[in-house]
Amino acid sequence: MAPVVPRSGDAIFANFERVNAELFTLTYGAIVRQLLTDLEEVEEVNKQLDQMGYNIGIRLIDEFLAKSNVTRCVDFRETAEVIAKVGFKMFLGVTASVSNWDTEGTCCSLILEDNPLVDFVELPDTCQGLNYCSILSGVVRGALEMVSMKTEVTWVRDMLRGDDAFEFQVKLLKQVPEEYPYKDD
Ligand code: MYR
Repeated sequence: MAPVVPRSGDAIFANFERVNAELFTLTYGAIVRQLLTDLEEVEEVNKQLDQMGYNIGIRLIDEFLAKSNVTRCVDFRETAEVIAKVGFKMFLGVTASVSNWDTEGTCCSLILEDNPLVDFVELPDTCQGLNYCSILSGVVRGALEMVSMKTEVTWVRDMLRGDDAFEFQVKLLKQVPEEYPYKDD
């Protein structure tokens, strides 16, 4: 009989991570499916997923700042890079690229070529107009609002609809200056 060789801690952990990621992907799919049943209109489902993401984002920013040690970004360009390279990696396990900047540096696209949220997903024709990954844009909107940046986030490309990548546009609407809580005297 072959001896039982225990796997290393790393291998076991990697396996847990994969299983957790799959569980998360499948759970998200089940939530979208339930919303489609309950709300019927895809536009309503998009709104609900975005709101769920927003509610996650306003909480997740604390964990992000604590774990990443990221400090105040100098401008919105740096913020976008931080979201794409650090935030997405931390919470989704993949990085995004940033492009399509406007001349003012207040509007850009985040582009994902690899998106674990859509593993195992195929959309039927009845789901035309569904932004399946709206939770992600909601998370970004919520997280940025907690660091004083009001944004509008819009989906541009979606691989589930036959596009070659996932792309959403993030537009900085307003940056609320943070008030210094103490007097300088
Ligand atoms: C600053 O205050 O200037 C730093 C701002 C950093 C914002 C980072 C937001 C992270 C959002 C993570 C999104 C993950 C989506 C899966």
